[in-house]
This record gives sequence, C-alpha cells and structure tokens, in this order.
Amino acid sequence: MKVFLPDGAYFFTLTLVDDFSSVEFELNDSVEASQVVNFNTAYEGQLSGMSDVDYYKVTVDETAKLALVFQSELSEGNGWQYELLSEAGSVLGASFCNFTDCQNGETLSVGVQSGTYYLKVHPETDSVNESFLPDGAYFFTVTVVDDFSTVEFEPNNSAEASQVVEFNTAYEGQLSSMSDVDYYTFAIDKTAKLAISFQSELREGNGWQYELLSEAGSVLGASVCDFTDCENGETLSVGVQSGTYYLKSASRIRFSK
Ligand SMILES: [Ca+2]
Ligand SMILES: [Ca+2]
Ligand SMILES: [Ca+2]
Repeated sequence: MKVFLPDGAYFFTLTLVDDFSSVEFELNDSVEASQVVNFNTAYEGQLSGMSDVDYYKVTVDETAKLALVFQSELSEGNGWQYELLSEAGSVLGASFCNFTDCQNGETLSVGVQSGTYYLKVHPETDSVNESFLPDGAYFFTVTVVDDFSTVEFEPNNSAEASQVVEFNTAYEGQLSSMSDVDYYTFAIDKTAKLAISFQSELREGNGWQYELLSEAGSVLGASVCDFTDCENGETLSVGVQSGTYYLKSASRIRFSK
C-alpha cells in the first residue's frame, strides 16, 4: 500500500533532561505499579496506546478537599478519561477531558478523608482502535485545599450514608458514573419554605434529576436540570414541616438491565 507511505525524511532528537521530578514514569499500569506524586506539582504524562493506563498515587493525612487540575497539550476530540479512586477502588470523582475545554484545563474537586488515593488516566473511548488515541501530553496537578466544607464526600449513595449539609452554603458535587447517586441530609426545626438552588458547571443534554425526600422517603419535590437552563441555575421551592430531609441527586438517564 505504497500510497500510504509518508514521503520525505523525519527527524528526531533525544535529550536527557536532568529535572525528571514531574514527569510520568512507565510502567504505571496498575494500582500496584502506581507512581507516587506530590501535591502542588505539575506532572506531565501521556497515553502511549489505547491499552495504556496510568496510575498515580497520593497520600492525604487529613480530611481535605482535593483539587485535581487536568489539562491537555492539544485539543483532541477523543480525549482522556480520568478518575480519582479510593484505596478500596471506589470512584470518588471522574471526568472526560476533550477538545479545547481540555486544552484550557479543568478542575475536579473531591472531599476526602485521610488515606491513599489513586488518579487513573486512560483513553476516553473504550475502543482498541489506535486512531482514537489522544495525541500529545496531558498535565495534572493535585492540590489540597484547606476549605473543604462545601464539597461532596463520597460514598453518599444512600439515605443512611448521606452527607450532612448546612443552609446558605453552596455545595459542589458530581456524578462519577451513571450509577452514582448522591444523598445529602439536613434538619429543619420549623414550618418553612425550603428553596433548593441547583446549577451545573456545564451545559449537559443528559442532565441531573434531583429530589427532595422526607425522612420516610416520600418525594416532596423533584426537578430535571439540563441544558442551558441548568447552567444558568434553577430554584425548587417546597413547603416543609420540622423534620429531617434528604436531597437526592442522580443522572437523568437511568440504564435498566
Ligand atoms: Ca502513560
Ligand atoms: Ca501506563
Ligand atoms: Ca457523587
């Protein structure tokens, strides 16, 4: 197939750079082989093939908010998928990074307890076709943010495991997978009108569904938040008595088996 033969010469240069502290080291394809990384340090890695997976490991010694900044060198339609995993392997936060959004950089914030956590980076698509491999490097920085009061703490997948939240405080959460469900709980000590303001970071066609539940589990109010409306923010108002309530958030499209 000579027609596919690239014409002309190609050139390359090998250079040994002394400062290797912030670069990826293969093989790092499993939790066991994960590369230990430091906070507040920009790392540069790349996916070498569709089967490449990169694991990085951080240790947190306090309850904190982890901010993960992820960015790509190039604007790639088939980009990167990355996940923040607990030591036990549960997904605490996840994101797809592609196109110019990824080139501009994005931040994923997750509340964590002290412990060991893993960042897993792999191709956005599950295909083994190498034409879907994102080109160029990716960059990430993990930072511990002192103010962790307004972030979601996983696992919060049931009323029993719900996260206690305060009034008049903006919380940031995310659905880490289609099966992720987030529960928040709060107590009300009088008859009142409860206003829930809900907003999304991005304009998403498959948006969020959230519900206000009574302690017994009845749905007192519900809304679907999607597209520009959700990006702009909306408010759901419900009259409530004193008692315990839950806010439940889930993805709008639910897959059933
Ligand atoms: Ca790699
Ligand atoms: Ca790897
Ligand atoms: Ca979540």
